[in-house]
Amino acid sequence: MKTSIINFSVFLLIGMINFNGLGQIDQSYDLPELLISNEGVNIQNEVQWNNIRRLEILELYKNFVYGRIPDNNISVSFKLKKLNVNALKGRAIQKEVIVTFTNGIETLDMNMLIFLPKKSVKPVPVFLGMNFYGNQTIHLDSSITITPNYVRNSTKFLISNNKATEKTRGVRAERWPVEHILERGYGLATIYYGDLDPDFDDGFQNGIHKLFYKDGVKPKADEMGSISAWAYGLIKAMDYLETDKDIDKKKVVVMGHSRLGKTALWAGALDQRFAIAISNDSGCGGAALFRRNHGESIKSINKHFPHWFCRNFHQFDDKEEQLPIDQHMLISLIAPRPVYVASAVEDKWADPKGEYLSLFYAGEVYSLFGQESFKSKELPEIDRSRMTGNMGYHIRSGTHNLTLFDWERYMDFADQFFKNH
Ligand code: GTR
Repeated sequence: MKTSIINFSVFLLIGMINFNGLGQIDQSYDLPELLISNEGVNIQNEVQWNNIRRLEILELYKNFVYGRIPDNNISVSFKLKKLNVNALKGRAIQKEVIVTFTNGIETLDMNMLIFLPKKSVKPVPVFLGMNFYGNQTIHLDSSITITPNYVRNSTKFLISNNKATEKTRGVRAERWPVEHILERGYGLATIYYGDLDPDFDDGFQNGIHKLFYKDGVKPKADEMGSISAWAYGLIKAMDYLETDKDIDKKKVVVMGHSRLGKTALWAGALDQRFAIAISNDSGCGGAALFRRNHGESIKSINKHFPHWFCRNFHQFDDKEEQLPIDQHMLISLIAPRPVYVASAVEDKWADPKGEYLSLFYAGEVYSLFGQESFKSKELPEIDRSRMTGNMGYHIRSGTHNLTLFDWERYMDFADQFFKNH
C-alpha cells in the first residue's frame, strides 16, 4: 500500500514545513498489506480475516516483535487476600487478589488491587491497567499493600535502593482518579507491572521468566520479552476477573500508558475477551507506525530497552522498512472490538500522527466487519475526541502523561458500548 502523503518538494518550494500540524515533514512509505495473505489471497470478508489473515499477523508479531509466550506447565491460582466492603468512605468495595503462578518448583505472586463502585447492584464494567511504581502509589488509602518487589528508583517519588516504602503512598494518584471512575459506574483493577517482570535488562532471567526457563536456559529469539510478559499478566488477570461475580466479564477494558500502553494493545490483540483496548501515549512499539520514522526509532528503543521485545526484533534496527508488520496491523488484531488511541501534543517522541494513522489504516479491517472507521488522515482538533464506529482518538494538549481528561474520554467511549451499566 503506497501512502504517499504529500509531495515534499512542493512544500519546500512554497516554504511550508509545518504542514502536518506538529512541525514535522511527512515522507512517503510503503505499509505491508493488511488484506493480502502470505499465499496472495485477497481477504474479502470477516471469515477469511479470522481464519487466515488475523492468524498470520498474530504469528508475525509473536515471531518478530513482542515474542511468543512459550508453552508451559505453569498453573495459576487466585486468592482473595483482602476484602473491604466499605472502603473509600463507603464509596467502594475494595479487594486485593493474589494471583499465584507456579511451575511446581518456583512460584511468583502478582497482587491485583480492585475498586468497585459500592452503589452498583449488578456486575460492573472494569478498567484493567498496570501501574509503574506499585499499587500503593495509585491512591493514598493506607490499607493498600506496598509492593515488596523491585521498583525503579525515582527521586520524584522518593524511591531509592529499588524499594517502595510508606512514602510512596498515593504518589501517582493523579493518574488514577479512582473516586471519579467509581462515580461514573466503573470499577478499576490494577497491577504493578514489576510483579510480573522487573523493568530492566537481565537477559530474560527474572520475574515470570524464571518460571518458564529452568536451569539458566535462555529464551529463544522468538520468545517473550517484557512486554509479552506483562501482557501475560493481564491475560491471567482476566482469568480471575471472569470468576468474580461483582464484575461483568463481557465489559473489561484493557488500558495502559506508554510502555504499558504498548502492553495493553498487545494484550488486547492476544486475548479477545478484552471488550475494549485503550492506548495512552504508547508511541513506538505501541500505536505509532514504525515506518514514519518520527520520534523514537526501533534502534533507539532496542538500545535503551533491550528486554522489551523479543531478540528477533533487534534485527530491524535501522531497518523499519523490512519489518513484516506495521502497527496498523496491531490495531487490526483488535478488530472488530472497540479501540481507542490517545496522544499528547508535546509527546512528539511517541509520534501522535503515527499513532492516529495506525487507526486510520486499520479501518480496512473494521470495514470487513461492517464497521465505520476514520475517514480523514488529518488529526482532529486538539482536546476534542473523534469517535467513529468502534474507533476513538484524541490528541490532548500537554505532555506525555495520563490525565483526568484522558480518563473522561475513555469513559465516554466505553459508555457508548456498555449502555445502561
Ligand atoms: C520512554 C520510551 C517510550 C515509552 C516511555 C514510557 O523512555 O522511549 O517508548 O515507553 O519511556 O514507558 O514511559
